[in-house]
Amino acid sequence: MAKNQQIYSVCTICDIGCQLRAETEDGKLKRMKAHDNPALARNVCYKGTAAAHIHNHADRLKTPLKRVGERGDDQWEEITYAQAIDEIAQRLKTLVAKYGPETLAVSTSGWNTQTTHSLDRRFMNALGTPNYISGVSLCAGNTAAVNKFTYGWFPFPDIPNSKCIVLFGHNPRKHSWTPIFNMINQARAAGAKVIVLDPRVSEQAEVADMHLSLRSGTDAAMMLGWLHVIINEELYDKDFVAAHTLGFEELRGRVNEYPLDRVSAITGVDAQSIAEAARLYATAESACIPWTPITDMQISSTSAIRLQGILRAITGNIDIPGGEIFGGFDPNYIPESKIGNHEMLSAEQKAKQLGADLHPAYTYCAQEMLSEHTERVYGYGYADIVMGCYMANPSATFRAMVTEQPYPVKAFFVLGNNALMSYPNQHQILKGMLNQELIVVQDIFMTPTAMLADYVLPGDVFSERNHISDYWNWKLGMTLSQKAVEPPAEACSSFQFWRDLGHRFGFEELFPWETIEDMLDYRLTPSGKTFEELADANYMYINPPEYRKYRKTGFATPSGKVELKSSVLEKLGFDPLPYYREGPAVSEEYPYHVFTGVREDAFFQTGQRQVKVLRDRMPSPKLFMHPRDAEREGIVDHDWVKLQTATGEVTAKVLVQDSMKAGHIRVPHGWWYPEMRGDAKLAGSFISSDAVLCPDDPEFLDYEQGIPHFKGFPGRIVKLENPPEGMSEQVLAG
Ligand SMILES: Nc1nc2c(c(=O)[nH]1)N[C@H]1C(S)=C(S)[C@@H](COP(=O)(O)OP(=O)(O)OC[C@H]3O[C@@H](n4cnc5c(=O)[nH]c(N)nc54)[C@H](O)[C@@H]3O)O[C@H]1N2
Ligand SMILES: Nc1nc2c(c(=O)[nH]1)N[C@H]1C(S)=C(S)[C@@H](COP(=O)(O)OP(=O)(O)OC[C@H]3O[C@@H](n4cnc5c(=O)[nH]c(N)nc54)[C@H](O)[C@@H]3O)O[C@H]1N2
Ligand code: SF4
Ligand SMILES: [Mo]
Repeated sequence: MAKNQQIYSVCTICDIGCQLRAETEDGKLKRMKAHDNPALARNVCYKGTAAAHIHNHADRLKTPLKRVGERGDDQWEEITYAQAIDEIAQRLKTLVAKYGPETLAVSTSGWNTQTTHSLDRRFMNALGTPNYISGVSLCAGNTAAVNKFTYGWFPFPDIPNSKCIVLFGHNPRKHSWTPIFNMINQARAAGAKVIVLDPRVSEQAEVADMHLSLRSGTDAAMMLGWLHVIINEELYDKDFVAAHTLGFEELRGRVNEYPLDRVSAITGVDAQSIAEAARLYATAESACIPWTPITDMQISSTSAIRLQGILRAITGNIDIPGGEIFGGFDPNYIPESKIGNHEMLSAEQKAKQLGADLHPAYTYCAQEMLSEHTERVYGYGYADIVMGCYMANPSATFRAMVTEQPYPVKAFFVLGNNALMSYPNQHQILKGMLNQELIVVQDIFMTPTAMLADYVLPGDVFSERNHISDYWNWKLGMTLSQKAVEPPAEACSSFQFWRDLGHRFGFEELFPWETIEDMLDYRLTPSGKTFEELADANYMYINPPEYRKYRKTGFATPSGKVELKSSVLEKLGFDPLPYYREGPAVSEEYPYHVFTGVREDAFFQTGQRQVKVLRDRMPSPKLFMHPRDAEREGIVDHDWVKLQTATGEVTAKVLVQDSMKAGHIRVPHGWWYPEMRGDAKLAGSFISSDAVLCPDDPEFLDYEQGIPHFKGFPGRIVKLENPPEGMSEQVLAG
């Protein structure tokens, strides 16, 4: 243990990664508490302080399990880790011999398993499969990939120093991404203006300088409107545009197709407010548009993400204080992009990456068009920022599991991800999983996804492992995360899993590390330090940014400029300029615009529904409706309803709220019922899960990335007399 006796661990209950302090007693985690540095102490939410309730939960998986009943029956025998890994390796070898290596698909999100260090990609690349899918395909990873088309990297907003902050839906709160919430408040206290675009009066909208209540799913149109104002009123940074961009005249032509009356008709926001917001943003001394998942989940997602980049660029907010900072790789830490060994996978195997034919944006096919430019500017050919730049398309992957076309996908490994519920079209995912010959799940609880596995491996948690958190190359810096207690004896980290599997496949040379600490020491070699030395120093640092680096290096795009008109998209046969595409229309049968999301303070995504202290705060799923809509439907606050779409239905309790936009309905993400385990199909994971609602046939997806339209799809409401059978709003054990 470190000389300082304090144990600092990075919380992975959500993905923002606050450093907390661990307090232990008799070898057990007693509690996680706030940092001793007052500035960091504010960065803790009540999920973080509930960590001991999660880590010590009675339902935590402690022993590897092997399926004994039919798939999904949830019948198991306990086996040792050694037996599990031997059998998994043996069965995977048989499947690879029969179907080829591309038969293996892997799903993970990476932040809660923490210790993977891209060894999953290293293993997959050595084996020969490109079929890696991830929750980051709907969250930041895909944004990173699309940002690279415009200016070669995914910048991080300098919120604390910004004079104008634009939130496209993004709604950080005291218990939801607390550090970002604090940064926005800090900037606001220093005079920053905040513009919120959100159909609802969200918490951020309530205190914003401007709130534009746009129709869900119309963000790309809104930004085209902003550009119309900024270009035609000449509010852009002419010097930057002239010196560093390509395609401005073509962009102007496209933008002129979106005069404000058209944008107003699409978005439902009056032209004057649109113009005022655009002016406020463009004329601010510095401004940023922090990343938002809202534009990651729309039918015009690629255009919306590109438009954010274009706005940042032409207003001169790139790589300046208070703007958007291009970090690059951390010189002190070997990046996951290198460890992944993407060079090792042959072009022939890369070409098999599922979904690359129709929706290539974040697959190897599109991203490798940037490799030589990335290497020129950033020193490595592969920049897997936020682990999201070389993924297969999830919808295409699950379809291949069902149809066995273009080839059979028969082995599915899922680590720290509730895959069944974390992509669109849960019905198809289930079918695909039922058609597998080998499913391996690593998790800390028996999730609906784990219930479908052949082998379930108990994962470790952040208080049980050493780690250094870098920010997935999105921003520069390293934060120490120390082990406070031992994991359950038969638990396995994601490091251990991939390392041991690698050894079973004869890849010993590629996996020379024995322990997580060896791995960390290897990654730290450029810094000249070891993990132990860092631990002694309570290590946490953020590299001071170097501004306007592009003046020396150019941008990591084919032209070396900011490509307002994207040469990569053009080569791939897509519209190289941003555009707006309408999602499926509401109708008499399905009259409401439905969006998923509005994260719940009590949980992270599909997790923690079994943790009493958290579930007590939010016992059941809530659907938001405007009072006028509720009245028309004969619904009052706290009624139970079904929300139905053409593809599925979700049961939830209604909250009637003035803050909701009329004609809109919110459904939450990630609801299942651990208390129903054994009684309802897959622990009630088909009762209230948003993932059943959206189709994912290609015509319903964003063209370039194949992203589903979670923001503004048509639905209707049916009143229920009773809550779902077996659901408990009170009785939870642990
Ligand atoms: N339908 C639909 N899909 C979505 C979204 C949506 O709104 N709707 N949102 C998207 C977004 S924004 C994101 S960020 C992704 C999130 O995707 P993920 O981050 O993968 O989140 P989950 O799918 O909830 O799965 C997390 C799993 O990790 C387990 N877990 C928690 N802590 C640990 C740990 O320390 N070790 C191990 N081994 N396991 C742990 C939890 O029990 C849980 O089963 O999902 C995306 N997918
Ligand atoms: N407590 C807690 N905190 C979390 C998480 C969690 O699960 N729990 N998850 C974390 C993760 S992974 C993520 S990605 C973030 C997500 O958190 P946020 O970025 O805040 O996203 P949401 O909470 O899903 O939705 C934010 C707002 O988007 C609005 N909105 C809906 N449709 C649209 C639209 O089409 N356009 C626009 N402009 N706005 C729209 C909604 O009304 C809502 O107020 O939260 C993170 N923080
Ligand atoms: S915001 Fe809360 S859950 Fe997220 S990392 Fe920080 S303490 Fe953990
Ligand atoms: Mo997310």
